[in-house]
Amino acid sequence: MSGAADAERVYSAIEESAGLVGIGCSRDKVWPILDAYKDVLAEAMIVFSMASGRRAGELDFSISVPAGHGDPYVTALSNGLTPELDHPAGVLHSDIHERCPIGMYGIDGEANRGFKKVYTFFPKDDLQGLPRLADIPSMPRSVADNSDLFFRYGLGEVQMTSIDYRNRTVNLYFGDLPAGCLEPDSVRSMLREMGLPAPSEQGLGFLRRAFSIYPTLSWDSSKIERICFAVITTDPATVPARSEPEIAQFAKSAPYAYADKHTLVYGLTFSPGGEYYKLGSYYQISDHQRKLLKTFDALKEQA
Ligand code: GPP
Ligand code: MG
Repeated sequence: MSGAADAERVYSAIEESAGLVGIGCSRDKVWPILDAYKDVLAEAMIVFSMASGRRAGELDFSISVPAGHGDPYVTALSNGLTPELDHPAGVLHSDIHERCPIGMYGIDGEANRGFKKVYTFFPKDDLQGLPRLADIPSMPRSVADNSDLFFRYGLGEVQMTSIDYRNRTVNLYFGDLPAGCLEPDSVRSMLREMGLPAPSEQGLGFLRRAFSIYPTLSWDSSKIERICFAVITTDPATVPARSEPEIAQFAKSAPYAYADKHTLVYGLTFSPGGEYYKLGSYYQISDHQRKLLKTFDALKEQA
């Protein structure tokens, strides 16, 4: 299939997914993104994400970009997908790129608002330690300010980062979680120290299966904006349909383009306003990607 045909196919799937969460898809915003990265679409890992509760009504699409394709942020800027920023967020990607080994990249957009993020995945066998990332000059100071807290709760090895240019925030996706860090007492105490509301019993049960924990940090304050616990699975009943009907509906109906079972990543996010679930549905994933990503080791371990 040509790049243009892939872009049409992926566009239709984004449009369909946006319809499932009840929002429109803006061709003017989405098409230029698919066009700029069309050469990677055939082999890319592609995820569609939605959320319930206070983040309902958004549909994000994430697309992996091989390291050899060139810097995806430079591509975004040169195609006018995102404005040049006079802000540390605008230099962080190149700072990471200069100092860390790269496995691959990714980009992220919203179906109705366009380009949003760049992801950097570190190599599976070379996850990056927190001190190295905290030392990066343009990294939010809140990363260093919270390092001690993260370490005390077993969060030290980073699988990937994301920079959200629209909201000016950074996510650190911690992996290699040590035993004990998902125990209810540990999670309760961590959230208390972060100044976030106490977790529900249902939430504590869900997150015991998490393979990754990722806080969202900003340049404006040392406070952790939110923190998410992610569970990868092929079981659409991972979050009870009775309490989360929109999530269950998306798990059941989101399009995917492979023969294997539908791969899903559920997230439970704790924010100052309370907890909410989100769901990332893998639309496309190749065997090659499954081997490259630590994420899929977690899925294999469940088999
Ligand atoms: C989830 O972040 C991360 C992904 C969907 C990564 C998938 C990446 C690919 C390149 C396929 P999130 O959307 O839960 O975080 P936030 O809500 O902070 O945006
Ligand atoms: Mg998202």
